[in-house]
Amino acid sequence: MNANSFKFKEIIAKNNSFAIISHLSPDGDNLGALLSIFYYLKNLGKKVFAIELDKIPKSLQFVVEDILFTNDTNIEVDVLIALDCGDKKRLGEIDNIFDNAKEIIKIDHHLSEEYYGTLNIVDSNISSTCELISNILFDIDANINDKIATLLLMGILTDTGRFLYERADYNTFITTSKLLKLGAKKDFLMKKLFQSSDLNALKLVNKINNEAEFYYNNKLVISSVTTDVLNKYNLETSDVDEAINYYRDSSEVEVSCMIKQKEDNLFKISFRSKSYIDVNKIAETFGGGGHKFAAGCAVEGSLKFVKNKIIERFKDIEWE
Ligand SMILES: [Mn+2]
Repeated sequence: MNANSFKFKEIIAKNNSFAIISHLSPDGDNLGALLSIFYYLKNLGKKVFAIELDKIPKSLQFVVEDILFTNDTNIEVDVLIALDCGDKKRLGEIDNIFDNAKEIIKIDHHLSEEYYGTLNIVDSNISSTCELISNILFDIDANINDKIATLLLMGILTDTGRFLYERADYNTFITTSKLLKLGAKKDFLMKKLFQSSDLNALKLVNKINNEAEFYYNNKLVISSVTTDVLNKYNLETSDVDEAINYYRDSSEVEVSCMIKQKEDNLFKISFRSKSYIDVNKIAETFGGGGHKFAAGCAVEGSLKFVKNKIIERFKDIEWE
């Protein structure tokens, strides 16, 4: 058993109350991580709070139907477990829980230098936080039932783009294989995650793609969606998340960028790259972050201003 797993096991054994939290804007990996740890601790008879600070996208609500999240950030617990979150500020307003906890366990795979835990289990080379958690749970010989295995597989599937991305490596397949053996419901997940799109949302994704703009010899593509348009279609930003992948998968495009309006003068930007551009570095210049091939940030200003800022940031890139 490796030293981190040992400490993890020890902290779990010695304490009784836990709060589990993940980053704002929930995705498949952070929800899978949060819920798998939630059920794991519940099954051990621990007192567990899953902290909900942000809206769960419609497409992922199928996993949380029977879960009771709490919005109470004044609870006091022995241990805070923060998952899939590089930077403390992306955990939201949880200073009270943070300051009162005896132990803080950070489990994450983002590129970040922030070691805000008393135990930090961080591997920025692993596909997903769910893969990392799977390995810890295997290592400590934890009881993983089919429900937990399914949740862990959900994080691996979503963060690897169904094994499309480079970080889905030999080890990812071994971990996946073990999860399947433990009863992870792959076919159920594939249908729920990738074949349950809202028809209206797909129509809007089509429109967004039709209006995309190309720069630098088609190496960079920028798409955008405003709240006006989302309202017209009666959709939320997470409904059109797939739009960013469409042109990235063309042979010419290296970077795909999606701008989503959050408020009047505030835009959320997501970047995806395919082979060699480190979009984490680009996002960092805007105060954001993420991974080499997927990163994000927020920028204030008009849509036109934001778009121009992005184009400018790629000015000195050496495209291959
Ligand atoms: Mn992740």
